Amino acid sequence: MNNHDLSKLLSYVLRHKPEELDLTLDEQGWVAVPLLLAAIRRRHPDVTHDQLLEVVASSEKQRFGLSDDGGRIRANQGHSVAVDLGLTPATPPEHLYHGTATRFLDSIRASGLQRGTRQHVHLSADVPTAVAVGSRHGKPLVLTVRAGELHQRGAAFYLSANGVWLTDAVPPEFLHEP
Ligand code: HQG
Repeated sequence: MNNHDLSKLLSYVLRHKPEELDLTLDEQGWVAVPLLLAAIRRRHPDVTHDQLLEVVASSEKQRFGLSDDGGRIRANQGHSVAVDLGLTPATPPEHLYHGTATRFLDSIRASGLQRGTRQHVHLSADVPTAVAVGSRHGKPLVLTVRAGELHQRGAAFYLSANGVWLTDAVPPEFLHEP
């Protein structure tokens, strides 16, 4: 299995479907590295400990993190399973960006940004990142979010370990189209 496919598998298992590999995540989303490796190797015997650590270290978006003692691994964000990442509330910059696809615009105009199956709405700190996020869904469209004001009105914001801003929802009146 190549690094790209291993990264995809880790995202799937650590964010959405641990039971796919008969794994359970703890309340903070962690799983012990030896358990994870053994579970992966039952399906993909060519995957090694070194390759697993390499994928964790080299993921360009730092999707995964190791515990301080190196014994456990988790996804840094993007979960649909209920986990408490222990994120500290943070003050966002005045503007953040949300990359989406043009086909979602009518619905977003009506109901704002909704978290859908994920635990949070994901926001980017810069436009190029938002374009990349939106392109995953179709013709990209970048909405500007008045994050500073939304935060002042009481909405909690969190900054994940890999630089993604997270919040519960963004009402339509805090969004600007290009
Ligand atoms: C859209 C990737 C209709 C929303 C990225 C998005 C990110 C609505 C889609 C992370 C809506 C959900 C998350 C509404 C929101 N009506 N559509 N009211 N509100 N949407 O994949 O933000 O590569 O769950 O605009 O980098 O695209 O996985 O969220 O288009 O950080 O590490 O519903 O996933 O990271 O799609 O991406 P997603 P997302 P990884």
